[in-house]
Formats: sequence, structure tokens, C-alpha cells
Amino acid sequence: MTEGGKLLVVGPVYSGKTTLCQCLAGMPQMYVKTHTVQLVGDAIDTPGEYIENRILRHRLKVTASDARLVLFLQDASALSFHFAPGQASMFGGPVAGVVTKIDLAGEKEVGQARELLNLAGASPHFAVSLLTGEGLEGLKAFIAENLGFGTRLSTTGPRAPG
Ligand SMILES: Nc1nc2c(ncn2[C@@H]2O[C@H](COP(=O)(O)OP(=O)(O)OP(=O)(O)O)[C@@H](O)[C@H]2O)c(=O)[nH]1
Ligand SMILES: [Mg+2]
Repeated sequence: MTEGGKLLVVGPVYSGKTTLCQCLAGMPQMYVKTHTVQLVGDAIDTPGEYIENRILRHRLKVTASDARLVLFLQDASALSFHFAPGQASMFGGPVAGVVTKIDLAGEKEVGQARELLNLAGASPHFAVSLLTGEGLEGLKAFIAENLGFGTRLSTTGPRAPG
């Protein structure tokens, strides 16, 4: 197996999964709705519907057989939460949490998102803005430690196309 596919990115629709994968791969940020499981750089990107819809959730488990680390993403500015308590246990390996869009939320919302990720069994947590780059350094280091990639991640915000 190649390096690609060892990081599985899971989270609700619009939580920032594809954007994170693009950042990790050093690709320009471009909004593209994810309709099916796909490799983006070294990561496996999944559609938000897979965690939001109970009937589709089992597809995450199948996809996870290629993964060594799972990330649960939660948008700090979102009003809804889709991970069940203990959700992380559906994966055999480590699951970490990432609170995204901290540029759009206050400390209270970020804290709540962290608590909910904790309840889902995702640990440790990172709080990031994929817009400004805040918090990405720690997440990048964690991924690099666990999987040996992610070091190309820009910590200064989105890269210009080209
Ligand atoms: N302000 C802000 N916007 C963000 C951040 N992360 C992602 N976005 C924006 O949120 C929107 C959705 O991001 P995606 O990465 O496409 O979301 P996704 O989780 O892949 O969504 P699905 O493919 O529908 O499951 C895009 O317009 C991103 O630019 C962030 O940290 N801050
Ligand atoms: Mg997507």
C-alpha cells in the first residue's frame, strides 16, 4: 500500500473535510462537494452524508480498513452535531478530533465542540481555522508523528492557485 489512504477524514456536511485534505496536501483550497469516498493527497476524504445518515455509516467502517488514523471534524460554528456518544469505537484504531472554523466562533463554541468530540471518543483534539491557518501547526505535527505526512501543510493560510 502507498502512503496515501492512511488518514481517514470524517465529519458532517460542510465541516471542512475536503478543505483540510487540500491543506495537508499543499493544494489550493477549492470548494468541491464530496459525493463519494476519494483520495485527496495522502488522505481519504469522505462525504458528510456518511456520518449524518445512519444508513450510510457502515460505509465508513469499510473505508476505515485502509486507515491508520481517523479524524473526526466538527465545525465550531455549526449548531448541529452528528457524532453519537462513543462513535469512535466503530473504528478499530485511534481517532482524534478537529474543531474547524474557529475563526467563525467564540471560545464558548469551540469549548462545546471539543466536549462533544470528547463524548464521541475522539482524542486528542485540535482547534483550527483552515482560513487563517491558526492551530494547523499542532495538527500537522500530530499527523506527521502518527503517519509521517502532513509536513507540507501550510500554516499561513490558503495557498494561491498555481
Ligand atoms: N471560515 C472558515 N471556512 C472554512 C473552514 N474550513 C472550511 N471552510 C469552508 O467551509 C466550506 C465547506 O468546506 P468543505 O471542506 O468543502 O466541507 P466538507 O466537510 O468536505 O463537506 P462535504 O464534502 O459536503 O461533506 C468551504 O466553503 C470551505 O472554504 C475554516 O476553518 N474557516
Ligand atoms: Mg468534502
